[in-house]
Amino acid sequence: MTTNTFENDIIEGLQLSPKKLYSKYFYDDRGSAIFQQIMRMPEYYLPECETEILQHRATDIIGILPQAGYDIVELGAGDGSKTAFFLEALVRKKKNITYIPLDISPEILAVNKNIVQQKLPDLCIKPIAGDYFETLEKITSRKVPKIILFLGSNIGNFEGEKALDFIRFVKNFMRKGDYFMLGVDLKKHPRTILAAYDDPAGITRSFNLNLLERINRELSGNFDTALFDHYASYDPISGATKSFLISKIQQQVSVADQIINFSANEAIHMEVSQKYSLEDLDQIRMQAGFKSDHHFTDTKSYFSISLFEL
Ligand code: AVI
Repeated sequence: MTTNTFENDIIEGLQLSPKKLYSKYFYDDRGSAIFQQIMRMPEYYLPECETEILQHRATDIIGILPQAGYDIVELGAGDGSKTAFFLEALVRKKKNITYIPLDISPEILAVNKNIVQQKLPDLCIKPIAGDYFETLEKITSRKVPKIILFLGSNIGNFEGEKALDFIRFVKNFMRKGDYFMLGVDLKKHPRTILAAYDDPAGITRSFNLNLLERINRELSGNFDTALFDHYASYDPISGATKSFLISKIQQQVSVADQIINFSANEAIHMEVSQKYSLEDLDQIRMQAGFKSDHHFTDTKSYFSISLFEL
């Protein structure tokens, strides 16, 4: 019998108290399309701030890099359009680089190669498809110093200690003098953050509800999405943005032949998007065992590209 991790995770999560679903399952084709809409929302400031840093602070970032050549390894690379600004600056500064985008999706890697190659026709690009473990394994045999990029505030979706665990996991594939370059969303006015995760047009709401629809599609579920509300919260002390779906009424839902009971106002925890201060990042850098760090922020100090040196 083959085990279906998606089905197991969903059923287990819905049987927990409090109920929980994993945000890594947001990204089926429909969820990825809604996420593209989120990235264009005026309230979702993250991509604009990160692009500003990659575009306008690239020369400063490159200024701290001592070596003449690097492998630029990007985790969860996506279409590479933002990264291209940084790559362009590296090429302009005559750094000898190879770009190695890693992603689970071979389709998005083909798009990535097209976009980046069009901008930088002479750049050597070696995409590798697969999960983090198998792809990182493949780059360790290369002897060139490397910079591992993890952009887009993706680190924020790891809950609590799991962010540190992930950074330590990546560090295992690095050598002395390599850099880990993280795109991180910073703590700021709570209302600015909350607006990014609770937009008036309801795009983030659809993003969350799409996981219930995915469960209906793939696991013969019968969620009625009209009976769930989207609720987002931000705790300015811990920096945790959390999103929930709230059952509007007492109800029973069937998923893969299992009955799930909801009481009125019961929450399903859907996602954490952690926000950090620069001091929090220094702490994480030290706990993960990196030698030093440098932070490059946008003009509003909303976002940081932080480099941890091993
Ligand atoms: C992918 N990730 C960094 C996004 C974030 O901001 O946490 C996912 C997202 N969730 C709601 N809006 C965007």
